[in-house]
Amino acid sequence: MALENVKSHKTKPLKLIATMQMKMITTYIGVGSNLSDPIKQVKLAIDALHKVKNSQVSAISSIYGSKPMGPQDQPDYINAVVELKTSLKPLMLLDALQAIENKAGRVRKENRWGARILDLDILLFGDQIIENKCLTIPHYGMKVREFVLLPLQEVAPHLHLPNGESINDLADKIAHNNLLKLPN
Ligand code: ROI
Repeated sequence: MALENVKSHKTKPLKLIATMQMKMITTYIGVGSNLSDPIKQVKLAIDALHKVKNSQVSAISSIYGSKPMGPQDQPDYINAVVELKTSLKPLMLLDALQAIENKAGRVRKENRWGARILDLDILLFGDQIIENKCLTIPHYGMKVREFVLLPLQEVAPHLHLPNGESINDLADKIAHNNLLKLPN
């Protein structure tokens, strides 16, 4: 190994070296909560995303407040989007996200559109299109959700979906009326 490489390894944390040596895919994770101090839940979830194995958080959007989409008899939501580079396979990443949701105390109920302590959705997984009984990627609702598109545009303004649509076009088309960027 060349001397300069040895030197540079000395200055980098081990996790960073390990992830640099694997093929990393850029993914985007939607984070949402409307129960049990949602701002705290979203911040704890972002902390937990930093600890996902074989992965590296590379960008975090602002935190946003939003009115519920769907049934209105539930508290307002807190939303954010995280860019995560990972060498995990999609289902392994899904497992890691569900473990974070479960640790936060999420109970899965019949009511899919009801209040939740923590929701972590894989919005995009590189340019892959995935459809199986566990995963639909791109996320089925992302193109019509202001609370997904605007934080996603903030972290990845040059992004294109696998079908070529640009995040800027999608964000321009959506009605802007329901999202409040919270101060840091
Ligand atoms: N509404 C908002 N504003 N934010 C969410 O994260 C969210 N998540 C959901 C449903 C119930 C669709 N509504 C939401 O799952």
